[in-house]
Amino acid sequence: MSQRTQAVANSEEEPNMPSLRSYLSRMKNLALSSNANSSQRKTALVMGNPSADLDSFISAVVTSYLYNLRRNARQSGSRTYIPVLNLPAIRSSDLWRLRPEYGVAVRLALGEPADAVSQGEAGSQGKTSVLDELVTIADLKENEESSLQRFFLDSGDSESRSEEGKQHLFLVDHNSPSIPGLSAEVISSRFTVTGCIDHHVDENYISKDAKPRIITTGIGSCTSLVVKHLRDQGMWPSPVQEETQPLVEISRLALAPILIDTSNLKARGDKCSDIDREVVKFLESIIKSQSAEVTKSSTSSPSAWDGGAFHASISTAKSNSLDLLSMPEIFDRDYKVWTEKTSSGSEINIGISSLVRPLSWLIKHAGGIDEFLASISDFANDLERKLGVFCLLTRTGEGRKEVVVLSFDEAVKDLTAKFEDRGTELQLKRWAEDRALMDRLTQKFEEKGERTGEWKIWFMGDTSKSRKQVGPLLREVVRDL
Ligand SMILES: [Mn+2]
Repeated sequence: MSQRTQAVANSEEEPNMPSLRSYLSRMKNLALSSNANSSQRKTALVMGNPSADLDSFISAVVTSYLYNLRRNARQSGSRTYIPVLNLPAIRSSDLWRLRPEYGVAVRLALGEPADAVSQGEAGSQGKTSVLDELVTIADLKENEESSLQRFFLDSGDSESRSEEGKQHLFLVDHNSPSIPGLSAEVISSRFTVTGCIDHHVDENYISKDAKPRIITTGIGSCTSLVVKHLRDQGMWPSPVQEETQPLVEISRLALAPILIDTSNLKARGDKCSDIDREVVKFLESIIKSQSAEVTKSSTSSPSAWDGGAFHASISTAKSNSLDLLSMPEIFDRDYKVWTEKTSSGSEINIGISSLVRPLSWLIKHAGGIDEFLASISDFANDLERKLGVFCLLTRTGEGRKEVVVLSFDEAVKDLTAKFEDRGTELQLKRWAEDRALMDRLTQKFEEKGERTGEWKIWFMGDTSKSRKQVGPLLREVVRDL
């Protein structure tokens, strides 16, 4: 028996409510073992969207943790839920650098004080060995022993399986399965989606029989819907004394994406709903009750719960998260792609990168305008991507958002003008903030015309809007071209 398989066998004896660290380690051992799926054991993979942001990561971990807890209570028969990060090219060992906010959220969840987490060498805040216990698609792809590997290999079997042969998927934070490198046909031949919790517009992929099938827009964070669902179903445990600690860890973890996505509950419109506010209140009540316990039983000074410091610590890690990355890593960090057919039948790949820094910062980081444009062109024209449309959504320090749309394909000529016409809800305003930069960009774009194609830059007048609105709009415009 291999080490992983042995570890899986031993883990059967572990307590029902494991600590976050031992839970993730147990899940990793299972995912990488040869008996992740067997006649005795059936699994469902809980997976977020390919941007793999904090919301997708933590929705998957929290959902799986509590579904497995119920499974333990029932003992046998039901599936084991394994959280898998939708990252086909990033191994878990690289997450500390590529997703530093994961590391910060995990350290805070484990109880490290926010000020201690924020200190230390720039770029090292996300370092924690717990991230190595996460499972990415890349980890599965390169692990031959894992019985899950075959579902993610880009070559190999694409023939249709029987329903029983398909791997169960529970989608969080998206509602139409999307795994970079695998076509829609391959995905539907290998996976069956049996559950979904999401806060994006319903793409009508998920069967009406899925359990649960929760697709509700207007909610800041998918994690809020996850926590609400678990409570509604009676799956959120009421803490028993000795098991408080793991529940507090999960509660603190769940709080991270909700506070980030709702800007610490200060966001407006669709970005912060009553459900987000109620869930935060609920999670904080669990965290505070434990702080009170600690205060009663210890003589040292109490560590009062400070939601503001908690939010600031993760938010800073996220804002600084591009510092250590190369340009392709920056574009890839929070990236989504769709394929749409124009009315004349051309298939167009549409990529959108969400970036936490403004254009001026990106140009400087790239080393100048020439290098910046070359990096855009290299990324979009890469053979793996072949983008017909590439969109950058940035954020400036003053809370403004820039929208850059580039088209690289004759078939989508006039895209930028039509996007502008249709984009009334975004309140697009021509980007003319830095006249000199605009002129230099224009000149450079023209010089490189044949490689960069059409492009336009705007400010988004309604800053409550995001990729959730820009993505569907771009897709719609391409379909109608
Ligand atoms: Mn989300």
